Amino acid sequence: MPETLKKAAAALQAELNLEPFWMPFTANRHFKAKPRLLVAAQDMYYTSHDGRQILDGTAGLWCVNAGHCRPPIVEAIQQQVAQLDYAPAFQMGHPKAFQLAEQLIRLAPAGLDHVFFTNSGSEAVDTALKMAIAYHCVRGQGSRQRLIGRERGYHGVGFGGISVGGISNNRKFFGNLIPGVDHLPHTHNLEQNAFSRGLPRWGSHLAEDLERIVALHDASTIAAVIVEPVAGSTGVLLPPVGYLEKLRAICDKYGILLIFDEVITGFGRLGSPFAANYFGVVPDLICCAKGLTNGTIPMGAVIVKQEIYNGFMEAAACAGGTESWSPIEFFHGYTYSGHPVASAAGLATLNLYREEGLFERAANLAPLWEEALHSLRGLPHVIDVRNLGLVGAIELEGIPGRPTARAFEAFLRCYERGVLIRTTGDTIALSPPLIVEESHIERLITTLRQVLQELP
Ligand code: PXG
Ligand code: PLP
Repeated sequence: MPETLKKAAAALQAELNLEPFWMPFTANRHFKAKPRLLVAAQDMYYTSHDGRQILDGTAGLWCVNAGHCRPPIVEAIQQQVAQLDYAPAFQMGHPKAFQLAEQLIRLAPAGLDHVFFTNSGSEAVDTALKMAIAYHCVRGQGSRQRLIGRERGYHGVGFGGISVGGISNNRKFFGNLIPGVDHLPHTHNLEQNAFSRGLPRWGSHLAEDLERIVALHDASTIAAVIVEPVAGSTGVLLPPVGYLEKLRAICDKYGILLIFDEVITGFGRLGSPFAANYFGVVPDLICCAKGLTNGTIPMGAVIVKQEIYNGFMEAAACAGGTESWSPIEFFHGYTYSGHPVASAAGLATLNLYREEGLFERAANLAPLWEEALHSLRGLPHVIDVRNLGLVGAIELEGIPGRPTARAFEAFLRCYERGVLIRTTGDTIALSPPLIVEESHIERLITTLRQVLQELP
């Protein structure tokens, strides 16, 4: 590393006061004692504060799907912020939000054709849950208020999201959460499905648990079911073959809305615009975020079926109105819904995905990715390898009494060797930018192999 960089890094660390920033989902005390700071990024690499190139195996936090600091996106953001920095979002508009909504519905499965903008995945989830309950309400079915999530689901950190979510640590500190929520069982089963390649064969019957929940509460009390088509945050849990189809069929049978939380699976992660396209299962609402702007400017969205949008429009029309005034149809929104700079980033991002064929690229690389990941089978501690599209997971046997410690050690050692991975529990999760090349995959897997061989 050049001497000047080394000095700059030392100076940066010396002058930074790490204390005031309460870091999210971070062991603050451990981090602040031995910080890992990123100061720049380009394409597949971060630059760390000590001047090292770090191969990004996780697309940031599953969001930088087109790679880092891509000029067309950077320039679109720069131009937009100089031209129209902000426009009121309520009772006013600006062109780019409408253009982005139009581009988004082109990517979504047919029938999902209206978009509500938020600033994050968590907000997209809470928006979708509120929409589902309100939709039944405006159609005169106000008793449909229950929400059904799934064990081990992650739906962000709003009160709605943690209520339907299924991660104990994200729930147990926060009181009673929202009432009227029930959970499907998760689909992860190592006895049946360890080392499956692609979708596991066993487990579609777990969707039938929704019948039990309906029998218990009655369909007339249930508004919606929300699931991640592939659960990302809890360790890449794949839906068994036929599972999502069954959920869709049971929801249809009982008039329950189906929400796919595609915050991770959206924008090419599976080699298709959304997991809904990949699986050929069409939900009533899709939540997305992250890859929508390639992680550059915070933005999320809920894409909904026409019937849902129309339901609100028709109900409000019944409530009255004149030529010069009509009532608001949905009492919900954020100061920054459809923010001009985020919209510009989104438009440039979707354009780049299309121009470079990045979703197809991901689909084409998936077989090679699968082979590379499964070459880690048989290494010490490895109890499962999972893959789909350009997402992968390596589950490790935990150290007794110290859950998460072994995988975290792998994370630290990979970082020392210039590779960024992500761990959740004792699972290593991988989701490289879709511009990843064979040589990057090789480097990622070689580093992991070395680290796994050395891990205590
Ligand atoms: N739903 C899903 C399915 C997600 O994966 C959210 C909602 C929330 O999005 P926001 O933008 O509010 O963070 C997510 C986010 C991890 C990790 O540990 C996963 C996420 C975020 C940060 C870290 O793998 N997913
Ligand atoms: N809190 C207060 C006092 C506010 O005035 C607002 C918005 O006007 C909010 C919270 C919500 O902020 P946001 O729209 O950015 O989510």
